[in-house]
Amino acid sequence: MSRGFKVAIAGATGAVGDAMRTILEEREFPVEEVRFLASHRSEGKKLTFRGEEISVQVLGNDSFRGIDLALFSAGSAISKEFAPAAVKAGAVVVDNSSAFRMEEDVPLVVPEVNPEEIANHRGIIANPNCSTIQMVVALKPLHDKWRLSRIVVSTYQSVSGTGRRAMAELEEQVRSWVEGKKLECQVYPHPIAFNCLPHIDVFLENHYTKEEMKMVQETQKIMKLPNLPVNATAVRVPVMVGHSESVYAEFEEEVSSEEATLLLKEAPGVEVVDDPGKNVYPLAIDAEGKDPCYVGRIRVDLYNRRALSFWVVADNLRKGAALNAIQIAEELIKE
Ligand code: NAP
Ligand code: 3JN
Repeated sequence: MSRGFKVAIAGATGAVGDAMRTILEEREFPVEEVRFLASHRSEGKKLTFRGEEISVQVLGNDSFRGIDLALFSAGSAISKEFAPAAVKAGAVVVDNSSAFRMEEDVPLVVPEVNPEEIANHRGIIANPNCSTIQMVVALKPLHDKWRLSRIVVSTYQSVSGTGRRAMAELEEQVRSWVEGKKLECQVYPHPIAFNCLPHIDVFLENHYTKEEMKMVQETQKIMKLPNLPVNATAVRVPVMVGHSESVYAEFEEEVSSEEATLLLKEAPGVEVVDDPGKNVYPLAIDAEGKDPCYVGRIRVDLYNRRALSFWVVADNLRKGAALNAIQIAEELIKE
């Protein structure tokens, strides 16, 4: 291995951990040593990194000795329990969970939107929720031009956002449906095959779900607009990988779809896919395995000349999680 940083991945055997390994390799992140951490269920399992087989170790408080960078994606309870140990051992933590996102002294970063926040870290940098990330990447250039005043968003989130078990459940239900058998539900409360569930994460007292409230609060923090009205409806759809979103955004000034398209074409991390006459618009199936946030169906509201609607699609395991985390790490090592 080339000289570089000592990197640990907590949750290395999961859907996000898997994408982290791939992306570290693809982007030739300067890794001197890598440590794969997961639960006791995966102890000794071999994962390949740059052609070398590496055994998974059980995550514990002493897993981070000598580590420079710890990428966490094992859920918020695990982050809360072990991220402090990683920081104490001298590592910088980039955390994919919701554990620290809304803490005042933890930067919540999307490198295309607020990279300047990275410098304020005190050991932990939080990666936003996948649905927030792709929405703010698309909104940032529009906000810089016209100033956002309201967002209404509906998401169409793939099952990989729930992890490996949910991907297996969708596949199993499709198989059962083809064979005329009963659809068994273990991960979701209803069949996800051939269905849409307006329910992601738990319901809160205000009748919104936690996923919807993450989109509200994280967007306000990242965009530095603490009073921005955001209304989110998060829906799980029977797609394996790739989250899609229908975004309605109001601005302080009149907008135009032509100018919005030009701004989005120039924006980092965005690719415009918008030729409806030829049936060309962003599709989850095309976004899988890719890095950009794809934006299409860009149009001005018929009744409000200060509002735009668009459709944004991204690979939730990459830009929504692993890629964003590794982009943060790349910014960190520039420092
Ligand atoms: P997953 O496929 O279910 O994988 C979970 C990972 O966590 C596995 O590596 C698992 O190890 C590990 N893990 C579970 N319990 C553990 C324990 N007690 N000790 C150590 N490791 C443990 O889930 P995923 O889709 O990769 O997501 C993992 C987490 O990433 C989520 O819970 C969430 O916090 C975060 N996430 C964030 C976003 C985002 O929007 N930014 C998107 C998706 C996920 P074993 O294989 O040994 O069980
Ligand atoms: O459901 C999705 O599409 C995204 C899921 C994200 C997720 C799943 C379990 C726990 C999160 C997250 O990133 O907000 C968490 C969490 O850390 O709370």
